[in-house]
Amino acid sequence: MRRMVSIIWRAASASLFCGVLLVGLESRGAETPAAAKAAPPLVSGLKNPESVVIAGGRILVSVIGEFDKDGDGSVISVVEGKAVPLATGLDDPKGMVAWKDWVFVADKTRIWRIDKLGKAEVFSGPGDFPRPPLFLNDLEVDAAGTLYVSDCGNLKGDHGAVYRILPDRSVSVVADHEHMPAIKVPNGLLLDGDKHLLVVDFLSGELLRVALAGGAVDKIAEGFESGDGLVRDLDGNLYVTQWSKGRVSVLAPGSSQPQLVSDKFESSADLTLDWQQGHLLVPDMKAGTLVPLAVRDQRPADVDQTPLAVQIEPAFPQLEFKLPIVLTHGNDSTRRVYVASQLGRISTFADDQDESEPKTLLDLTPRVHFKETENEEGLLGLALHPRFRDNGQFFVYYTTRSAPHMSVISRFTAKDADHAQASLDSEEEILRIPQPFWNHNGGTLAFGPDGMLYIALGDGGAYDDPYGNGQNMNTLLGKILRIDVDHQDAGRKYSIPRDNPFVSRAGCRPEIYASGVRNIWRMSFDREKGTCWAADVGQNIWEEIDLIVPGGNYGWNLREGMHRFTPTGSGPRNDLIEPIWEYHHDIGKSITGGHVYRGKQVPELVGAYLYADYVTGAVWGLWYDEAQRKVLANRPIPGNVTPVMSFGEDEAGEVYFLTSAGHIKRFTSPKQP
Ligand SMILES: [Ca+2]
Ligand SMILES: [Ca+2]
Ligand SMILES: [Ca+2]
Repeated sequence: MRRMVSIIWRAASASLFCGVLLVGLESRGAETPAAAKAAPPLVSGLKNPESVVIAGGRILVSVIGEFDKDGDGSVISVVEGKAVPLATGLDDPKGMVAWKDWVFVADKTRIWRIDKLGKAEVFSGPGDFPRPPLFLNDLEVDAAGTLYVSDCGNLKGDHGAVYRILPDRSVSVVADHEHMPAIKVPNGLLLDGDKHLLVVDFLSGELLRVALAGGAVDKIAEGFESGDGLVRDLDGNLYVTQWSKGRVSVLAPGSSQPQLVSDKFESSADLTLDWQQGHLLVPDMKAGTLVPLAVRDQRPADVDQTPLAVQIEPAFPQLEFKLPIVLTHGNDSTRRVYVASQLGRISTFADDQDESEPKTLLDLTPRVHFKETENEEGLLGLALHPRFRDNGQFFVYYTTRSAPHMSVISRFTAKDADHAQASLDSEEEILRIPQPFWNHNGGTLAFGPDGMLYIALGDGGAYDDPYGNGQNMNTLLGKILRIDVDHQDAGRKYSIPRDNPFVSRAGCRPEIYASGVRNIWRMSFDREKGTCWAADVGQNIWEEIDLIVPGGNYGWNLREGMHRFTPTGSGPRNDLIEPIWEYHHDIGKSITGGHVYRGKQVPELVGAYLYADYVTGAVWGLWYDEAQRKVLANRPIPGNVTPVMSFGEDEAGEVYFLTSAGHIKRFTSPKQP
């Protein structure tokens, strides 16, 4: 589905995708990962790995070999779990940075410059420094290619220094122990804006902020004895490793109080951030491994995450559908249920466990384009008119065969007395939306409590929202629309509700109700409170749940979940609405939004927003307090591992979910013995 593409595109290969899927299927939904947990190593068997860098899409690790043995050090590339040598014959290589087509490596008393093919040359030798370095350790680089390198000196604390190396290879002192006694055994370096350098001191455990001009030193935190590596994530959290304690800690922006992320390493060395994967990469020197570690889980600790005792069972054991994607009702007191398949058939049957012979309301397959290999197209949305009983109208969102990558929203009308059948001839096209790509078509249709039709559209697809549709108010893509299908404006098959938020704003499409969404995968209204709930599928790291308000901008492609999206995205902004909930790709890879439960059969679920993860099949109930603006509980409902295509609600408010295997499932209270 719309989610698989992002996984495939994110992963290097289809086989990796399979690995991701299999990992996901280990019923991880029941876990409550409050603290970050280390995943299995990306590579093992390395002899003293020290530092890691991502360069040109490759993960490179410096490997010391034996300490103080020359010639046995190397830089290796991690390829499918194996270490492939890039450059060999080094001594004790440590800190690395990538700049342009090169990787620079600090190696005892020299700096190497290594090209893409692994050819290494000495960039700075011992004689280039103001005084001979003894134990070069970490490297940092700015955008102009100026290098900064720490010299741990004799490790006793009276010879430490931090040097600057300009692109012309001239070397000068930034700060040294002689002039700044706080510089004892400087190790990890990280630029802090363009005027300062953060330095963690291995001996004193102090985190220092050093002025690049003049070398003045401020202490900003302490307690990092044997401090080694420094890195920030995209939200500005600062991670610090402590080598001899095997620990990774994090400092929130502006904080001097570190919090533990993990202490499960033997000797955590110089780490880096893989922002596309949403994890840190930590060389564990003594263990000989490179370990991914999820960036800190931000969820508040006081959210109830205990599993619910509610059970999952087949709702209609005798029915099976090919790719069921919508389940809905006619609000017509018939207790009939309507199920649409992504291939184009809309079936209807009685809300009865024994039902075995659904009828066909409409077979739209002759007009629906669907391809297994481009599986985010097809019939994606169905909504029955709020007065279906009177007018027999229903609305379908589908990819038409009449033009490539074209989404169509049409009205059909069942003209027979009991509205059990509609013909293709009744089609009346309402809206046609060209899609630049086959993925991220969105597709939810839902009538709001105001009788208006709401339409969720994706950003148009590919990757990264290449056309910037999410933030462009002149396109319908990346938006939620609100239209009136009971009236027509001149030149339109619908009318623009006068109270739409952008009707009189120049440069904005008047259909737009909310903006900045990537690929809303299922949107619904809480039948009791009227609140609009939407789940937006993430790209790299974060899946999110949004409460949609008129005129709201939900941040894509500047934000993903509650985080800056890519280094060029945006920090939190007043005009960008944050999700009420997010989860990391360690937990699931693609959200499937559901409904707020207002049924009667399962009292345990009343008021819960039911949602799932497509890839892992995990299902949750989330309780949100709108007055406090706070998630109170996010409780797993164990028992499902099949991909969840969609959720649906019947007329009584009972909630169902639809699986890729073609089954309709429902929830029940635990059976009494
Ligand atoms: Ca060595
Ligand atoms: Ca180091
Ligand atoms: Ca968002």
